Parts: sequence; structure tokens; C-alpha cells
Amino acid sequence: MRTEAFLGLGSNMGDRVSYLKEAVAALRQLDNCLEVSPVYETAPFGGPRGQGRYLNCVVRLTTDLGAHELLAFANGLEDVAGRVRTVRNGPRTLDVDILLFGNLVIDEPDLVVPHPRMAERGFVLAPLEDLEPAAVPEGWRSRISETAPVSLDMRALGRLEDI
Ligand code: GSY
Repeated sequence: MRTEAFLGLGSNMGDRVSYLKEAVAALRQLDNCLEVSPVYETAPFGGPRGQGRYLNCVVRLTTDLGAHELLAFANGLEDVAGRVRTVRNGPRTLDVDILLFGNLVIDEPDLVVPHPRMAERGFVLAPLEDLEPAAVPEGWRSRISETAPVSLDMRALGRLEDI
């Protein structure tokens, strides 16, 4: 059974555009017809002061993988990008989060879906809304237009293939 999933991608270290492009290219192994939202440059949310700005986007794909298999695939992409997990919420070459996995609700130590913090994160909600407005619950929409662009200092850069 194929499931529609939304993934949040972010990078704030090194060649951010290349890390996002390489992750999207690898995700095409799962779904050659995947869709990529516009890319936003966003101020870092949390974590140590002085870290660089993020590039964020959201990918929609359908896959035969189960949620945990998709998580393993996503973690593999982070490893290939050389991500080092030392500082909590610290800078990273690549972050790949499962935001939504069909209608599934998962609450396990290694995987919580829908992503537990996506409602607070304009850098997730804005590109998600670009890709699939229906995926953003009505009550969350105001956070994109009112709070997020101000608090997160977001700027749309356009399509990944054009930057
Ligand atoms: O949770 C994803 C990693 N991350 C990000 C991010 O992707 N974008 C922004 N703007 N801030 C972030 N803080 C963390 S942690």
C-alpha cells in the first residue's frame, strides 16, 4: 500500500542548497514524481546563538515504505550529508523530519507523527501550505501569516532547482 507523506527538510551548514538538492535526488528513489515546495531562508529557531540561517522546504511523496522504514531512510540521508549530532538543536548539514504520514498517528520514542512541533514552526507550515493547503489545519494558518514571518524572519527564495 502506498502512503502519502510530507517531509520537512532543512540545512544551515555548508553548501545548504546542495544538501537539499542531494536529499531530494535521493528521495526520488522512493517516488520519482515527488513534489518540492518553494525554499525559504529562515532564521534559526532555538539552539545555540550565532548559528547560520536555514534553508527549509517540504517534500510530498508517496511510498511503499512504512513509517519506520521511511524514518530510517531519512536518517540515512542525514548521515550521508555528514550530519553530526552533538549540540541539541545545533547547526546541521541536513535535517529530514517526517511531518505527516498518511493519516497515521504515531507516538513512539523514536517517531512521533504528525510532527509534534510543526504547529509552532513557520519554517514548516509556510512551505507545507504552499504544497498542500489542506494539510494545514485551519487553526494553524494564522501562525504562518501573523507570527512566523516576524518571529522567524522568513524569506521565500523560490524553487529549489532555480537557486
Ligand atoms: O527541526 C529542524 C531543524 N531546525 C530548524 C530548521 O529547519 N529551520 C529553522 N529556521 N530553525 C530550526 N531549528 C531547528 S532545530
